[in-house]
Amino acid sequence: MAIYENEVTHEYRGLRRVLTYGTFDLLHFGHIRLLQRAAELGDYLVVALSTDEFNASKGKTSFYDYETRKEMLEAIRYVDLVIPERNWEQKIDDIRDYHIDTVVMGGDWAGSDRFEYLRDYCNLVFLDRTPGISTTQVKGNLNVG
Ligand code: C2G
Repeated sequence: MAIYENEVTHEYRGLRRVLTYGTFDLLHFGHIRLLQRAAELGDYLVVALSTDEFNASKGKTSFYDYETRKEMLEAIRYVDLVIPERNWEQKIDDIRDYHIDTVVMGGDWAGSDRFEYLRDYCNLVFLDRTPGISTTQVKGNLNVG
């Protein structure tokens, strides 16, 4: 068991730290495969999870609330820490506060102004999305709101 240098940021000495962002609603294998591959890019994976308020600001409503989505992510072996994603502007602070080496996202974000500027602060990696699955599709299949 690694020794935390800093209980707040769970700072590990000299380990590669990875950060990803998302809503992760109705958790599915596309999310799991993203997190699995993200975890392979380092030694410690931080997930910044969209809050219900941030989603509302994007005109989105998740099926599960933040606390439920957080609980599910924390149960995944690849995830070391879940923090709130409250706005679009926090990413540079997140990279600094959690000593992030690499931000990773699914390919649907490649080239996005929301992420490309991070190249000045850390590595930025886009991974192929898993085809054939999405939260919207799951909702449709289940006919849930
Ligand atoms: N994902 C994937 N394959 C899928 C579905 C999703 O690889 N079939 C990836 C997405 O590309 C994203 C992550 O899983 O990197 C989480 O997906 P969402 O919850 O849909 O994330 P999103 O709504 O894009 O939120 O600040 C950015 C946002 O928080 C990103």
